[in-house]
Amino acid sequence: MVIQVQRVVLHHVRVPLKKPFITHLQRVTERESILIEVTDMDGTIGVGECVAFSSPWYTEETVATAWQALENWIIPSILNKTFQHPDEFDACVSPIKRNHMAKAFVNHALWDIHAKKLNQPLWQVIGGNSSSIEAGVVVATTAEKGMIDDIESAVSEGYKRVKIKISKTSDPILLKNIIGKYPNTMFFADANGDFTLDSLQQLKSFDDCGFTLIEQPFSELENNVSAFAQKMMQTPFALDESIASYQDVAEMIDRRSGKIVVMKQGRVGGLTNALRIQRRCLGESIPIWVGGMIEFGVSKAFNMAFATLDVVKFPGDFSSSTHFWEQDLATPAIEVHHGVINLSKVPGVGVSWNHEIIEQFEVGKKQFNAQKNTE
Ligand code: OSB
Ligand code: MG
Repeated sequence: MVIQVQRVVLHHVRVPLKKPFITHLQRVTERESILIEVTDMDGTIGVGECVAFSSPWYTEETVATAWQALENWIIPSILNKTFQHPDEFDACVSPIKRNHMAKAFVNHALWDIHAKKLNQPLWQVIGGNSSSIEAGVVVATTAEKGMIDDIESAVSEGYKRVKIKISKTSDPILLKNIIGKYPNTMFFADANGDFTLDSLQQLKSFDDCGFTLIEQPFSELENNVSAFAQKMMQTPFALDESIASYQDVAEMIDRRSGKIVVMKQGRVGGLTNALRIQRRCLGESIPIWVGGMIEFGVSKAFNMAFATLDVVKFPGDFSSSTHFWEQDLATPAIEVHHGVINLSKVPGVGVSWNHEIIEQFEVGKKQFNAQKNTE
């Protein structure tokens, strides 16, 4: 099945969140993003969504750096190119160092086209074997009262897993009491790298709170400290920011700096790399779960396809579209029923961009066309 890239359209959007997403690193009130549509020779359209943020608070990439990489290097290297398979995209952009998030959503658009041409849902194409996944929600607020209210409503909405953002100043006794009230709910803690060797004792005080796992306790620059701390703690660490590549996963396994991988396809450069990581983790019995990036339905749909794989052992950051947005830019919107999300059975990733809504939030747009052979 051949893909020949004929046209690429980028939409630059800014969409307000229903309520601020607060961590010790950043207060996010608006989601700026780049949406992509890649059109093949035969008119098949593939979609993607860039997960870089407005500023480099989570990783080094931003919307601006992604736009520049796309315009100058990534898009020119795929226009008019013929791909037998989306995996070939990676070799095509290998002269461009890193820029994982800028590459990832172009890789996604090619996977969407590929699955459409195979006439199969993406989750089936990549070997997933379930048409539904378990939902999970993230509580990201600093105020104690707000956190308790958000957890209460998440549980009443049916979420089976709640992830709480923590920092070295969080109160472990308060968290232990809250978790104890919900014996049927799984709780994750995400520290976004706030702990250091100096605050190891604080981290250890979270060990008997009842968290299933602690996500990224230390900075991605301190994987050695993470390995040291993991030996002293029962609660498994799940690494997020530390995993930017297949090699980072290999290093996590070798050094035992964590026991679980948080998959974010944008952070590792796309679905092709995510699947390579998946094969390694399956071979080493390392569980994966799928993280979120405050996304619209297109990026979430790629995440959901990945979440149907056997290697994924925990519910991911999958909340309904209405959790972050008044209206999702993708259609159909994500709906959670009794803590479960049913995946689309249509060919491809299963969602498309809603142009009517995108127009309301668009702040820029650019179209790139392949050179025509005019003779
Ligand atoms: O650390 O997992 C993170 C959102 C933005 C940036 C980093 C993270 C997050 C989340 C997931 O916690 C939010 C979601 O999309 O559900
Ligand atoms: Mg995280």
